[in-house]
Amino acid sequence: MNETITYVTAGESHGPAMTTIIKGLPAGFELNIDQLNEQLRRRQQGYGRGERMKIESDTVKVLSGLRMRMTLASPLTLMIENKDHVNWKDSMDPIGSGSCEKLTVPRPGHADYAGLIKYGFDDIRNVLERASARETAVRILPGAVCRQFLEALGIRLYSHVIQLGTVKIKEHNVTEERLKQADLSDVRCTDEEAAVAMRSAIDAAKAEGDSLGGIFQVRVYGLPVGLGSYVHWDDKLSSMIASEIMGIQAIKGIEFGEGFSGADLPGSRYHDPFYLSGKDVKRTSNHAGGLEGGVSNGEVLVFNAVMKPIPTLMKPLQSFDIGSGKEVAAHKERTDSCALPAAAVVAENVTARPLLNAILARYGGDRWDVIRERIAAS
Ligand code: EPS
Repeated sequence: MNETITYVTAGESHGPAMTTIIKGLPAGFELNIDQLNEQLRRRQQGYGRGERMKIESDTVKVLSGLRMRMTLASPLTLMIENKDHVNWKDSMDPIGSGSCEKLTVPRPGHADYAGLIKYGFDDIRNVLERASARETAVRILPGAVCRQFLEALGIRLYSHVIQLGTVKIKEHNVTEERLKQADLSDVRCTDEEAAVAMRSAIDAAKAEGDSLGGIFQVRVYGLPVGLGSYVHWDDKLSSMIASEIMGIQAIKGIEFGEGFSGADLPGSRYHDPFYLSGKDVKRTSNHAGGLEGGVSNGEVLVFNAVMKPIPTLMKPLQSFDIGSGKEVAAHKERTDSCALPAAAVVAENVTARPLLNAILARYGGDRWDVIRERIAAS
């Protein structure tokens, strides 16, 4: 049966573990577990991370769906232990009856308030444990699995930070060679001058008890023409990718290609003219970001996403206590001052699933060997 790859994640930030179940993977693909762990390691990097990252060393455990590393087409269950759980045994025991002090002052910008009202909770911890971006530790995995299929087809995904706080890099259109350098930078920035300023901005924010967000860019090379569809709104590659990216904690917007700055340009300067180089169809620019009609057009897929500053502040904003009804400062706890580089790595990986789904929709097949043959013959 030709399935769509879907997944669910489970787990609370300080609970025993984070888990994902991935459904619909083609059979017969040899998964590289070291590469999954490498994606987990990359996500844990980044200047501005808090104390939690010194506690965790995320490593994947496979519970189902593989035999001798080969996908069986059955649900793939992957798990990461939360090492920090031992420090939260009383308050985060899933079946115990331990008691702990309730958190009753919502942080502006976090899911605290809306979550309390939505579910009728009287303890913010019931909300924040799941709203936490710790969930991305496991959300990255379905993407990291799909990415391996894409890489076997020659498709390469990268991310880099193009703005952190008010510090911007000069040139967004960096080469693939330069994108490989982003992993060497703790702010995922390929412009060293900007990287120095980004680190200083994080230091200054931290010293002020503040936090910073920014913008990262994802670029995907090697996509064939024709992935996604202009026929149905929800089959557009842009819709499918936007849904994944907007699902990452703290992401407030996504733009493809020229994006919002495209509003400044007339059509004659925005659209990307064709030219022919022998039999090859080429373009003089890529303002569309590799998508026309929501369909891949053979150019590099490019999108940017903005992450808001982290809402937990060591110098908290005004809030109120849901118990006393009095205005007080929001609660504060251990936090990151900036997690933008990590969010970029998450985005780069989660982009792989809609891309692989579009490939499966185009070439069909529930067996990897058959899918590969069909692609090679196309
Ligand atoms: C997060 C708060 C911090 C981050 C966490 C996301 O965790 P803690 O409350 O335990 O200090 O470190 O991110 C991760 C644990 C992670 O793996 O990325 C939040 O509130 O969103």
